[in-house]
Amino acid sequence: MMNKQQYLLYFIMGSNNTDKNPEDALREAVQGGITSFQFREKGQYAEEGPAKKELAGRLQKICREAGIPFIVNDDVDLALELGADGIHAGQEDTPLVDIKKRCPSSMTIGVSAKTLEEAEQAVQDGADYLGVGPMFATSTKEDAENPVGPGAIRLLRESGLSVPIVGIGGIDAENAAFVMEAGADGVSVISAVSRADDIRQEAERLREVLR
Ligand code: 3NM
Repeated sequence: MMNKQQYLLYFIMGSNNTDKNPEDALREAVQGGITSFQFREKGQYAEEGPAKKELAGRLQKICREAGIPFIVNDDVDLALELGADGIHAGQEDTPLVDIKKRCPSSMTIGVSAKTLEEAEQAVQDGADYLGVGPMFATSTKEDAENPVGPGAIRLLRESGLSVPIVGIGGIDAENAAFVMEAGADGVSVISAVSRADDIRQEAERLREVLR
């Protein structure tokens, strides 16, 4: 199970989120201080089948060696096959109750939520953490909704939710502090890190803000 500190800089990436070799990109991000990683192989040009599994295995190995949790987005079969540390599901993905039935209790289960209703339902169904967003405008997710802003996290905290929360969507070193001030335990980022010219330096910059 992930501990609270591990949510601080939660890096997410699939092969189509970087122009670099994904393994090199992840290694650089690890050097820069990411605290957890989610493999999210989705959208245009995403790998499927054996190629997806092989890539996942290679990225998992990098995480293992670094002592960083390796979370799989949506694909429960893959998460179980690899013995991932966790699984993350969106509102439109596999229902949480079905994931809970199939996965060992040692696995961390994350759910995306943007409203209080979705968040409360997810917690009631046993989510271990929530991803709340989009915090800001993002072009990484093709079907992203309108930004809800850090205020959405503040609302969840004011409503008494104490589950770990990460903000997601359009977060970078310039705006990450607003997400933390709203009550997040960490930030999930894709492009701010995966598309940086110097991935290690960008992760370091985020860590500076998040300390
Ligand atoms: N989920 P970037 S926003 C994967 O709102 C994802 O649930 C979102 O990418 C949500 O850091 C998003 O490049 C994309 O904006 C995050």
